[in-house]
Amino acid sequence: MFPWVLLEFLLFCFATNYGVEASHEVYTSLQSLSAVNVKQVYRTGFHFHLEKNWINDPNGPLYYKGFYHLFYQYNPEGAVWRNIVWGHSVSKDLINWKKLEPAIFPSKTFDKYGCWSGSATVLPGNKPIILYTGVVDENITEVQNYAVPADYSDPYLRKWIKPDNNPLIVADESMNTTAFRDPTTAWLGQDGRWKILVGGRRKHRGIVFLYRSRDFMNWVKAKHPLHSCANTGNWECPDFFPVSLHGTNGLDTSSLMEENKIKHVLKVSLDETRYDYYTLGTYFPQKDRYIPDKNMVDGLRGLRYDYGDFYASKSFFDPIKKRRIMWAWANESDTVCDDLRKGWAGIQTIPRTILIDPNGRQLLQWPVEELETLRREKVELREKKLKKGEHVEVKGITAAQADVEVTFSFHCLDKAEKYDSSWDEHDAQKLCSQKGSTVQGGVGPFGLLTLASHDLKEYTPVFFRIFKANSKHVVLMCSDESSSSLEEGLYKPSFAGFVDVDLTDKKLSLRSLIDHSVVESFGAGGKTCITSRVYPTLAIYENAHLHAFTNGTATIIIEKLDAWSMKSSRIMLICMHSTTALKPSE
Ligand SMILES: *[C@@H]1O[C@H](CO)[C@@H](O)[C@H](O)[C@H]1NC(C)=O
Ligand SMILES: *[C@@H]1O[C@H](CO)[C@@H](O)[C@H](O)[C@H]1NC(C)=O
Ligand SMILES: *[C@@H]1O[C@H](CO)[C@@H](O)[C@H](O)[C@H]1NC(C)=O
Ligand SMILES: *[C@H]1O[C@@H](CO)[C@H](O)[C@@H](O)[C@@H]1NC(C)=O
Repeated sequence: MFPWVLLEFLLFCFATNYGVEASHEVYTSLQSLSAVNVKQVYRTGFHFHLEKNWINDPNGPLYYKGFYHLFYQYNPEGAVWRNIVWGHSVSKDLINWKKLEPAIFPSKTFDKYGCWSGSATVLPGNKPIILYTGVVDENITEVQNYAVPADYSDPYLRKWIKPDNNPLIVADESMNTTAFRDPTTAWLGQDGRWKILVGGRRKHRGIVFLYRSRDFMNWVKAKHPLHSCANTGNWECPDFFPVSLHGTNGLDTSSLMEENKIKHVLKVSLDETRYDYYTLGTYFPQKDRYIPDKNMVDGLRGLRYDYGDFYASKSFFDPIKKRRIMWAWANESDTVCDDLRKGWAGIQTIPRTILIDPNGRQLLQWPVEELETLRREKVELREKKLKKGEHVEVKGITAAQADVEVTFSFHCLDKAEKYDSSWDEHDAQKLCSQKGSTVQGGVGPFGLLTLASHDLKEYTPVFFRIFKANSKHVVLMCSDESSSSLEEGLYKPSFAGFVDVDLTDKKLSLRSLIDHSVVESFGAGGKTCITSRVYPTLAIYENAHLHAFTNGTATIIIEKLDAWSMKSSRIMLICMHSTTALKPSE
């Protein structure tokens, strides 16, 4: 991704707060300003971030010889987007991480101006290879490069080589060279050719270009892109993979089982809205065409992985546990000046497994099971009734760093508010901003008040509201940041999405991962997910509280609530040099 607007913010921040001239010279020196005496109340306990500096897109996740590898766009010199290299961390369990030296950094003519996002493919013989976007000049001309490990016997894959036959792919004259980036993991066709997608645009049409190669070195652009859609702007960070219609295993990217047993997912990150959208559809390998299913919508009005802060996601197939795992970048919602002060910016969401919903209409996402190893003290509520306007505090856990799973039930839906057909069914966020947690309803609003201060001056409510439409019920899920912090000038949207759920059993479940400055929530078993970044000033550390609530006329029952204090994960922040390397068995 490329944050075109960031530079402007930055100049503004310097000009107003530091009273200096906005030149590159000054800018570089300010990067080291990151203050030492800042109270780090917004540091996450179990979400991946770095002690210092900026990170954004997850890149090239892969599994190799006992380790999960995560690369990410990283500025080693400051807490703003700049000087981007491929940061590199490894893990045995996707939760505790060791940071290594950057894997790929600008050094050659084909990436001198930037080493941007890309993906890894594990070639036959267990040989990982990375494809990434290199920027070759100040006009941001983008090309596609490759890198290979210097030493395949090193399970850390510490050193990467960028051979001299780079770049592998350059844009042809018909293409926009400043919107040509983020190669996908390759898949191998039955015709013996490797295939990849690269994101881009033609005028205002979003496109994923398709390239084919027999030897991974010589790539030829296919006459037809795999897919495109008018009026969606630049498509970044595409991801394309199969999902199984039967069973609960993920599939390798090259897996092409019989057509009626799989679907494909095409995800693109829309530069224009800064959200990740996907369609489910059928991939026809002979013709290399992808046709989204009926009722699927490309772009702005389509399905989203997450209806909150969640961008540039990337998935990979875990060959050990046979699952597809996905990460995304959740950026900060504070100001650039705040980021410079606290010295770091950007987290990765908790890795999620991806499966197709048995209804075939969408995906289900769920935090990887390894996260549960961090659970400590547990509190439970069972069969607790909540009447109109009632709260119950969940006491006995660290509410600022917790994992909460709750199932709500209700006796009937007669009291559901009427759904007004004039509302924009694609603008859940607008509806949530009008009907927040304090606006009384019929069935709901009910859910959790996370990161709540003692006096409820600050809280981030995550809740449902059920409406009655003509022939069905409509379920809205919100993660409303508008009261999350007394601090002004922060980005505090009322994030929301609809939940495509069958209510015949009169139940709705919610899981929230609460971690100081992030609340990552999974509605109805992962049908609708929302990630919020929030910066409470009162609801911090032991002063943070957690409540379950309803404010509708219908009684809601907390059928089952389990909440755990979460231990912090080990994210070894110190760069591990070869001399101090830990043994792979540790
Ligand atoms: C960048 O674009 C400008 C304006 O089109 C052009 O004059 C210049 O030669 C370009 N630079 C490179 C390195 O291509
Ligand atoms: C090429 O892409 C860039 C980046 O998205 C955009 O700013 C520019 O307008 C595009 N140029 C054309 C001719 O469409
Ligand atoms: C419930 O709704 C009423 C009316 O909208 C409002 O005044 C009250 O603050 C709400 N209560 C809670 C706990 O949100
Ligand atoms: C994250 O920050 C907010 C507030 O500055 C912006 O509105 C978002 O566009 C941004 N998201 C991404 C993916 O850059």
